[in-house]
Amino acid sequence: MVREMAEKSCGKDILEKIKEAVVNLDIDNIPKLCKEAVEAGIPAYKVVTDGMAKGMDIVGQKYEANEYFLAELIMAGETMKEGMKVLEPYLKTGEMKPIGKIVVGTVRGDLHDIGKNIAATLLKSAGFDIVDLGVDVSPEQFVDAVRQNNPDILAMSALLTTTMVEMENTIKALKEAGLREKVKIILGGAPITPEYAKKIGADAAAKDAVDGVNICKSWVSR
Ligand code: B12
Repeated sequence: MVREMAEKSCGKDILEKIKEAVVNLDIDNIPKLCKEAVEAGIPAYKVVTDGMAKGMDIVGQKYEANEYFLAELIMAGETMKEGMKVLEPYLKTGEMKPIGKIVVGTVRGDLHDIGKNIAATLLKSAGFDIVDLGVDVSPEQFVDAVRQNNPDILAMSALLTTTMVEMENTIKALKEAGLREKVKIILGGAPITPEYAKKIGADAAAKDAVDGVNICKSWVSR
């Protein structure tokens, strides 16, 4: 009991340290802290969602308050990527048979990939086979990838209000290619709402990566 409580409080401390490391752009220490967290028994996905992603939220707030600028945003992204390198092996599914296949990418004109990468990593650890097309993916590239990979789900990310329209363009291109009915479509990213998803003919909008995993799992378990 005492040990359990000690572990819990240690877990909380280390997640707090990881959050602060992202906020302080501490790229040198983040790998060590992430390793410490998983070795203390904290599930790797929690290190992502309750540690690094929380830090990234604060970085975003600082950017909006003009305390941080583009250079800091890039640095925060790099810090998070270094942490992910340590965590990814713990998120792998091993030899399990995949529960479904997902093509994922950030839409054309958009270079934001931190949230997309978190979603892809969590989906992979939930047992999905992931084909990640990266960032700045055109409707034609999405269509080609759906044709070639025959996925169960297409997952798109957009962080800019100016690039959201590419999700609609991609869905139109899929319809034109006769592929729309072959895949479920999920959207993610801060500006995306369920209303928008419905309006453009997608099947769902995820409010965060964990919500996205739950939605995708519900689709393949039917
Ligand atoms: C980091 C960052 C950058 C980095 C991106 C680095 C990278 N590798 O991704 C850099 C510096 C490159 C950048 C550039 C720009 N950015 Co920027 N950026 C941000 C910032 C601070 C954080 C975004 C982020 O990573 N958040 C953390 C992640 C974890 O959250 P998330 O992306 O929302 O993802 C979560 C969910 O949405 C979901 N999710 C996301 N995608 C998906 C996909 C699926 C399938 C699922 C299921 C779930 C899911 O899961 C995640 C975890 O739960 C935001 C501000 C903010 N508060 O969000 C601005 C922000 C998005 N950027 C903004 C702007 C304006 C720009 C620039 C135009 C700036 C400029 N003047 O050049 C450029 C555009 C470049 C381009 N063409 O894309 C604006 C967008 C405004 C708007 N409404 O359109 C924001 C909101 C800042 C602001 N308030 O002005 N940016």
